[in-house]
Amino acid sequence: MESYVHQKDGIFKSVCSLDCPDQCGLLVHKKDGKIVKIQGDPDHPVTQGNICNKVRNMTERIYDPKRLKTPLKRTGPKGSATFEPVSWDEAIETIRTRWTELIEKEGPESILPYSFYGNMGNLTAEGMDRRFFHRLGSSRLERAICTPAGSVGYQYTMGGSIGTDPEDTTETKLFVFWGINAVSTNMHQITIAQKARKNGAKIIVIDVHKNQTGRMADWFIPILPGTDSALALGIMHVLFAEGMADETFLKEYTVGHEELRRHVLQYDPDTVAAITGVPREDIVELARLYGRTSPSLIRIGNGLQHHDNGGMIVRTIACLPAITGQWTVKGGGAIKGNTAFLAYNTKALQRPDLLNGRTPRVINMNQLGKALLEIDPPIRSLFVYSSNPAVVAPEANKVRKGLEREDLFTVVHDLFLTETARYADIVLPASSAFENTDFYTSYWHHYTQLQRPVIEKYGESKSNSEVFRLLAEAMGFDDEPLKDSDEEMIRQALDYPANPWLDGIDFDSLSEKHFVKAKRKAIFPERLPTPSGKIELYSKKMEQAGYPALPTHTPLLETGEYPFLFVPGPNHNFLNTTFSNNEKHIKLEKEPKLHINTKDAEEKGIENGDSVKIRNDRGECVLTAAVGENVLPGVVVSQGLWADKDGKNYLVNALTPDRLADMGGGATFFSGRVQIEKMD
Ligand SMILES: Nc1nc2c(c(=O)[nH]1)N[C@H]1C(S)=C(S)[C@@H](COP(=O)(O)OP(=O)(O)OC[C@H]3O[C@@H](n4cnc5c(=O)[nH]c(N)nc54)[C@H](O)[C@@H]3O)O[C@H]1N2
Ligand SMILES: Nc1nc2c(c(=O)[nH]1)N[C@H]1C(S)=C(S)[C@@H](COP(=O)(O)OP(=O)(O)OC[C@H]3O[C@@H](n4cnc5c(=O)[nH]c(N)nc54)[C@H](O)[C@@H]3O)O[C@H]1N2
Ligand code: SF4
Ligand SMILES: [Mo]
Repeated sequence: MESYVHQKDGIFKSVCSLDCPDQCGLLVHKKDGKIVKIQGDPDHPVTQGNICNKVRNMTERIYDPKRLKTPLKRTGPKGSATFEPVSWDEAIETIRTRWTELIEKEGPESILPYSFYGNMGNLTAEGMDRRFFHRLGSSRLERAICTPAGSVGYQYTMGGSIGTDPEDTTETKLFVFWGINAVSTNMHQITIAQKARKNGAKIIVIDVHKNQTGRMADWFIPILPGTDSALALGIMHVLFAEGMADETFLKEYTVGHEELRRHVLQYDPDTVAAITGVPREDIVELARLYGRTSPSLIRIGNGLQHHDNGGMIVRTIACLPAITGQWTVKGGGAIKGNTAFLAYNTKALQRPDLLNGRTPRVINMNQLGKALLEIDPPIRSLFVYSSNPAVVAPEANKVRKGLEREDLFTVVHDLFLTETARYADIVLPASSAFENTDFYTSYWHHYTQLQRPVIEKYGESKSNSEVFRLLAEAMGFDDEPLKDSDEEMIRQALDYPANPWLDGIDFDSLSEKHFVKAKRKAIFPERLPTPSGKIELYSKKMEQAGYPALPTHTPLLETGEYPFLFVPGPNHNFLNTTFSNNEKHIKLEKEPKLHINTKDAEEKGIENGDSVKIRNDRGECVLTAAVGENVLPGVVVSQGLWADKDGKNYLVNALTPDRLADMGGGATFFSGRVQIEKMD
């Protein structure tokens, strides 16, 4: 396959590999064989030449002298980051020996792979790795740290990850950004909304924190954490009561609208105001604005689903566009995710047949600490790639205690010596996305994109595909799928007649055009992939699974002695922990802050700029107070997953619960309670 590696100078098309809905098309500028500049591809219909600051400053990360060049072997105590360089042969042979022993003594389920989307490339994130671990028969990981609660909730209503085409939202007249900090996390949806605003569109933001996104809204609506389903039900109450429902659409394309109409009578504006903290007049005004503006779009964010009741919240909000019939209006509807349009042949890519009939145990990644410390039979070896669980996973103190286990054989494959890698026995250097072949499918826009290697591999680094091919060979697995090339895997994955939207997207069309759009048709009058084929306002499937069949407000679970709800979200200049070690990005972000309401701060004697200890039974961390009206009383908010730094304790996940959300085994990062106090 054509690669740009040997062209020393020029401008080359590429893709942003980060876990971001925008999945930008990039232009990579090379001089003397090195990347000198990264810009947005002006030809990419969604990127339109604009990218975020994070990736404009990516070059430094690619050539960061801290990048891993060779495999490393531990020489000191776990966590002390004392290593010596070793050859790939020695590293792979060490893994082979340990694993062969373990498999003989305790079986392959004593080995646990742990990974996420540090690189969204489908081969990197769920390709040869899955084939290898299926063949090995290791424990399986439920990759539930990000979206599953909301995805399952949305599916109950809509049947799949099916939303509005973002490119159609240029025509939208009302944008509701609901639990999403889109200025930081979905900037091209903001660009479109800002353009639409020039044609009279309004922007509403519903959030627990008046952050970058709240500040640019026409109307910012603060809400108490975990109460959004009540607000959505209150809006439905007013829509039905004031005759703003689209009866024709409801009859044609939904089930359960009569039941829902009766059910929401109980969610009158006064009741909802008491639950949500949103004043009754605002609830009524919001419902009227929503009911009378068309096209209207709800951008459903990930902040909503990181709660005990996150699935139900998203399930409930997803009912709103059906009530106003917005799904048949161009630019109307909702976007939670859009993966269904670009669904490819995961079976062909991941080859679950290599399990050979075995069904190894499944471990939820949100409970890594528990898994390392408590489960029986124990995990004896952990293989971490494309993720940094020592910082990103909940109950971080438990996770780190698990990683400290002397008998745990840990391998980490990453570009950097992350907080997790510091605990490893063997560290393997990973190549960056610009050094690999891969294909990308956005979870927001409708383009599939091809990545070809732009530069030489850094040092001795290897891609995920290469590492798992090597391991397969070392383990003596001679199954053909473990030898497929990257190009072969892409061809297999895109051969998927079951998804008609993917028609015309294959390796050859991507090679020629770099990005190709899904062949999307109108959602209706087609059948939805729900059991009834319609939007399920009433869901028998939910009833069978033990949930209320109608959208319902369910409260958060943690109560008791800790007075504040703690919402530790991501920040603007990092991407999860990626960039949290880059000087430029840290400088822009300054320091980790804790947003506190003025009233609470006064009661606690805390002033702006004070160091504040945040604690609960799970752990503690110390952040800098930002006092004001950006959060409601009783709520404290931080931004960013900060790196371990010179004795500073910024580890917000020391406080977050490892309870699972109501649906999909999702995380509950934002449903924990804490106490705060001024440090001396
Ligand atoms: N710059 C940047 N971009 C990113 C990331 C990053 O770290 N940095 N991470 C990427 C990833 S992996 C993801 S999943 C997405 C996440 O990006 P988003 O979808 O924006 O999700 P979050 O930032 O987790 O939360 C969004 C908002 O929800 C609010 N929130 C929390 N609880 C509630 C609630 O109960 N009700 C309401 N209404 N609001 C609530 C938070 O205050 C926050 O402003 O962004 C991706 N893009
Ligand atoms: N408190 C709190 N915790 C959270 C969240 C939150 O909002 N609040 N958000 C959660 C969410 S939504 C998510 S998605 C997770 C994200 O958690 P992670 O997926 O762990 O994300 P990152 O911290 O960016 O770590 C990705 C790692 O992959 C490495 N990497 C990049 N490319 C490659 C590659 O090609 N190969 C290999 N082997 N490694 C590579 C990077 O260098 C980086 O160290 O965090 C979760 N944790
Ligand atoms: S992080 Fe998101 S906005 Fe930034 S370049 Fe990548 S895809 Fe685009
Ligand atoms: Mo995420």
